[in-house]
Amino acid sequence: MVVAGALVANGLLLLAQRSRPPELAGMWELPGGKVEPGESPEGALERELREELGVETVVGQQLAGDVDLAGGLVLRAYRVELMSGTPAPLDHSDLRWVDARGLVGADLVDADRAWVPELSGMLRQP
Ligand code: 523
Repeated sequence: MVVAGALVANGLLLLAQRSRPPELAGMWELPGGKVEPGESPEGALERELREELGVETVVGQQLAGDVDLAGGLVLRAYRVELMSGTPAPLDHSDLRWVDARGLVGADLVDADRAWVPELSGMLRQP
């Protein structure tokens, strides 16, 4: 399983720009990564966000609908709350906070498009 986090603050969502692999590099995603053996999905997401963004988070509600990825992986997204730190692109090319319009217009990785309607509703409208 792969887990991804929707970090919303002040009506804006944090998107992260992938640096790899070549076919996904430059596209934007909800940050996260693979669940390691022995981890819970929530624990894995908190670890990934600590490693990739340098922040402490608490994982909240799951977004609706898991997405099948190539290779038999399943992608699941959660709301996450920022507890401490300021997100930094430790593993990504760049980070960006987007409102509803910015999310709809972003060059998102395909899998993450599933959550655009649900996430847009949580964000500041232009
Ligand atoms: N996705 C994806 N969307 C999304 C994430 C976090 C991941 O479509 N929001 C896909 C991209 C890869 C797979 O899930 O095909 C694994 O994600 P990755 O590479 O971010 O996971 P890591 O960092 O755990 O994997 P390694 O690079 O192997 O360490």
